[in-house]
Amino acid sequence: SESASIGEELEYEIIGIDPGAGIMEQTSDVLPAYGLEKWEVQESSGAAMTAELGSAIDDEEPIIVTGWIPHWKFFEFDLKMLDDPKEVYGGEEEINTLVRKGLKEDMPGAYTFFDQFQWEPDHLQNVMLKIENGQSEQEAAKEWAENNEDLVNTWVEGAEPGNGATVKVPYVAWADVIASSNVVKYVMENELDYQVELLQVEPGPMFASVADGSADAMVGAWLPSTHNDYYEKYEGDFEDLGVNLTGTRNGLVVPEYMDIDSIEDLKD
Ligand code: PBE
Repeated sequence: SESASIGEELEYEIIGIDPGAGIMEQTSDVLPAYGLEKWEVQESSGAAMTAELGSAIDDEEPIIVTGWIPHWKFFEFDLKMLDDPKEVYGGEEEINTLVRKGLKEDMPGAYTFFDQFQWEPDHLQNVMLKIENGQSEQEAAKEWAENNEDLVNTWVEGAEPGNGATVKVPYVAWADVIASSNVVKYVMENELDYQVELLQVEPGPMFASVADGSADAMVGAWLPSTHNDYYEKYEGDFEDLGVNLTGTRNGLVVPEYMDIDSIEDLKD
């Protein structure tokens, strides 16, 4: 046909996020795996990516972004994640909680909390949506925690109060990690008398600070694929408390109105 290919229409550009994100590394493997050498991933940020997505949708323009589940954007917009038949994005993944060595001895109550912290993608998505819809991060966390008291009780059960001790939690400004870290802060401060200092950092320092003990715990380790490089680099220098959520997924995301379904469809 004479119509422009999807690549030509988009000038072979995919809107990415921050360069240290695991999904950026994965996408740089996806392009050659599917013969998409003409395509490039534009570095951006989680917030700028969703802003571009929103304005493309307002104008019913085509757009391709790096995207992940759970995320509020799937509530706000009609979107689809393109099939990844080669599973270069690793399929379904989980999120783990990592703590510094020695946390168990120094702050047993915090350790018990992090060990028991576990929820579902719908919960996380709900908090993300509240924040996106204008609530402050702590208001969103509070409202969610109040509506999910039984679940929250399973996290704090048997955990010794902190008597005001400070717990340092590094996080990256991705919507999901912002939401989960703020829920942790709200619950630990309100149920366990800890003070939680949230430290916004780049992905490398999020892992490095828990590994070198300058931070206490992180709740956004996407495994086994997304953060594999960071995980392996620091393995042995942190304690992995296991899964806090299962059922995440990374990929290329497009508006529903686009006439493509698979990453394979991006080839001219
Ligand atoms: N994400 C959200 C992150 C992990 C959490 C998928 C953007 C990443 O790609 O590293």
